[in-house]
Amino acid sequence: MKTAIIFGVTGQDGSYLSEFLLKNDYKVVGVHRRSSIDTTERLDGCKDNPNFSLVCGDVVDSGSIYSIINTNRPNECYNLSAQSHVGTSFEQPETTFQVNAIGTLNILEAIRTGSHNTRFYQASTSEMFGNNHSVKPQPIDMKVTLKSPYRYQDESTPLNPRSPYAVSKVAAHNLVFTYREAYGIHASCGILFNHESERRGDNFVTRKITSYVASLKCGLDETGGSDDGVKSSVIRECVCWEGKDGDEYSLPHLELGNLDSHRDWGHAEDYVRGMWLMLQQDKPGDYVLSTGESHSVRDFLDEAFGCIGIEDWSKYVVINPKFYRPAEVDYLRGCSAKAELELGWTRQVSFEELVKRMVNSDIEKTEVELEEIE
Ligand code: NAP
Ligand code: G4F
Repeated sequence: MKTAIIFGVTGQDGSYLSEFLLKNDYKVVGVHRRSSIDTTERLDGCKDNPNFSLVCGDVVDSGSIYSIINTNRPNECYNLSAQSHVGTSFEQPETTFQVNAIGTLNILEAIRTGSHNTRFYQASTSEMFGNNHSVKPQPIDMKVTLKSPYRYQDESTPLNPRSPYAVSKVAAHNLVFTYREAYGIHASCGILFNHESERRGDNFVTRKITSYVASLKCGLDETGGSDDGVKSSVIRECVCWEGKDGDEYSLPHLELGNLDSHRDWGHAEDYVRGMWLMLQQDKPGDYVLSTGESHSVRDFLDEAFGCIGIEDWSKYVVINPKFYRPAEVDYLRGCSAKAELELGWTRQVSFEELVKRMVNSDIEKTEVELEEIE
């Protein structure tokens, strides 16, 4: 039985990867940092599995990392740990750099000095491209004629980081390349484009939107209020509507920042399969995982509100400048031709299916919460 260590096991991807590896007969050792409250909720599906265990460790504490790697002598090691929120990285650049760059260095050094032939996966990101892109002719099977050139990013697109988060990830990415070349370590980087899920952190834009849509849906169902604007009125802080009982009900506006940026959004479950495939190759390398589609935040709003039958979401959303970033990445669309060819990887979940799954899951969660309150 192979042993895998996952740094960042409590996160969105860590939980899906744990489940994937356990299903594939791995012994999984998850590393989580000490916290004053339980942060392992996403791991509920793994905790009872005898092949799953948790150990405490922090990637910025090199001693704890050396000890964990030398005690477990893993076949594979996945570094998913990060301060992963781009907006937060502008407010906490030092922590972000410590965790994302120095943390990666600590793991690489532990693997190098441990000499256990451990294969290493690094969570690199499409944020590293910043506003760079490559251009190719419009694909022949595309039904619409594009007004602008077909822009995309792949493994050969030059990196141009635009946030402390992206800079820290470029540093880690370059460290992995250096350790691969200098010491022959089987170390690969997955350059992953945005991937979301029912388990996405609630301060990322997709989950902010789907949890709001769920609250709206449950609130309207509860009161019988109208979503067609006839009975509803908008005041500064919240959207109000009159319920069947004649009482007034309200929900705060959904406050967002830049609605015009474009992202290539897939489902996290597809992406953890790609991480594992990278470590099964004879040779290490860098691979882009993406859907090849780009949607704006506005498109995401259309799709999510559409799930509950609302076409015009404008009265529910207000722009709060505090959610704008000092520098933005405007347009991401990945090209995963290399991963498709060499790993046989493709995404399974479409954009529409992703949004539907997130909205439905948030509606279920909200209904349970409402029942608990009653
Ligand atoms: P996430 O949900 O934010 O998870 C991050 C994980 O890192 C959490 O388990 C967190 O632990 C852990 N962590 C943070 N600081 C740590 C430290 N000092 N020591 C040990 N663990 C620490 O992120 P995700 O969406 O699963 O993403 C996984 C990785 O892929 C991240 O490196 C992210 O930057 C990268 N990535 C993500 C995407 C995406 O769209 N999701 C795309 C490209 C790359 P706590 O639970 O204690 O906070
Ligand atoms: O959901 P986001 O915060 O994701 P972002 O910045 O693209 O980063 C995610 O994907 C990266 C891969 O490209 C990962 F490396 C990273 O760890 C993370 O998982 O923001 C998406 C877009 C941005 O353009 C942002 O400005 O949505 C815009 N946005 C608009 N209003 C907002 C909001 N983002 C957030 N978080 N909150 C808002 O209210």
